Amino acid sequence: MSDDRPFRDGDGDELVITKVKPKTERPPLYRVILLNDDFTPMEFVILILKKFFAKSDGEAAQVMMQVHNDGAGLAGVYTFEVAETKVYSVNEFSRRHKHPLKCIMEKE
Ligand code: TYC
Repeated sequence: MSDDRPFRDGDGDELVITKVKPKTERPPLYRVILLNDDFTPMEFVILILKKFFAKSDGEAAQVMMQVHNDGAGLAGVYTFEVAETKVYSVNEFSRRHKHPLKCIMEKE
């Protein structure tokens, strides 16, 4: 037989036991995307993908060709601050090397 009498404290007051479910929400993610242009050398785009997005030679060449053929391509997916830093670093690096390559981010 089960005992369903309420729990009471020392003063006889009823205690309500509330179970709190711990909720660990995932942070929103952002796609970092490279845009095609007619002037940035293919080798420079491959260098960017290796340097800032930890791609292998093969992966970098694949992503670069996708950008070249489709107009845009996915470099990586990150939390907001990481994505923002990648975008800033890539655009700054490209500008410094006098290439028009553009990098943007968008929410997944
Ligand atoms: N379209 C460029 C060329 O033919 C290559 C290129 C690829 C440029 C990807 C930008 O994000 C880019 N040299």
